Amino acid sequence: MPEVDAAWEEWLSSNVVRGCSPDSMIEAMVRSGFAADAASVAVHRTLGQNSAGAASVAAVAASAASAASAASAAVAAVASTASAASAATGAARAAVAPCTYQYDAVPVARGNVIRAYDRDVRVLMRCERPQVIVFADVLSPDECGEMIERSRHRLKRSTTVNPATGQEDVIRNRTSEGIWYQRGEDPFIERLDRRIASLMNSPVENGEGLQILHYDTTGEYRPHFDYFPPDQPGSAVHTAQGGQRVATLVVYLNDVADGGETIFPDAGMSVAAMQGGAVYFRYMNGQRQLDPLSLHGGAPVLAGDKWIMTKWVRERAYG
Ligand code: PD2
Ligand code: ZN
Repeated sequence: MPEVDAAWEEWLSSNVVRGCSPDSMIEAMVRSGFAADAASVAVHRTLGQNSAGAASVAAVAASAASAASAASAAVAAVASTASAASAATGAARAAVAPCTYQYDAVPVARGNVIRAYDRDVRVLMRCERPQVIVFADVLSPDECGEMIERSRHRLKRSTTVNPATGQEDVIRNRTSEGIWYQRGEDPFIERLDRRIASLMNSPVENGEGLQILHYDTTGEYRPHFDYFPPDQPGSAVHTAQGGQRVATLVVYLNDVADGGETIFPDAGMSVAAMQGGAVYFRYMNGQRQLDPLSLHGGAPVLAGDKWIMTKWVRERAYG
């Protein structure tokens, strides 16, 4: 069984502060090999530590509540009736709770087949809360193979943004190797950038460069949010250009023999990795609220390996 090391401690406390449910955190830990009782102890210990530091959490929640609309006002009213520590934790949770996030229209076109620049993409599944769409045929098998072969010899161990500093750290929450491509860096990449922008119905300029990730057997990416947490000092470095991330498309470049699904633990949903298919999810609405139900991860690869290509889309032009 794994240990609750520094990486797990950081994962636990950041997810508690963001308002993830205890059950979703326990479930994610059990998926990563913890016994259920050990996961439960770790989660509840972190929840206890967090209510001790509730004053700073309360400040974040209060500023979120005062900046937002009627829904947040109701949250603040509820919080004021509870005791100090639990009110603070409760307000922080409610500020990011699913019921306060307003689901406005997803920008992706309707229909079962979407013409995306130069290719017809099939829609397999749409979920409204969180906003998730599963596609088939985003890339052809040849395009998937070409992307893998171009990337295979250029991979470097993946990093994760340190929320305190904004720097990229190698930590055990993300056991994969990756490489970034510049937007439009050659005709092949440019075609994929345009196809994906058309599918996501967002300007090509708002997309970050494509990222390729490779996970070996046992590789995983523990549940996280793709947006930069607004309450963390390190996020400003990343949002200075292009603003917040609003949506993600993860394209699967190979069939994974076992495991490696993209999981949404708070929604009880998982998407299997199938070559050329993709999962789209949107987590920022037109009011700039962030959806806590978009918590997601890459489940451990149980057999074989896994290649994905990711496009993150910003609020405004990026780069
Ligand atoms: O590998 C995945 O399925 C995955 C899941 C969640 C990748 C990412 N997030 C990511 O790169 O952000
Ligand atoms: Zn992600």
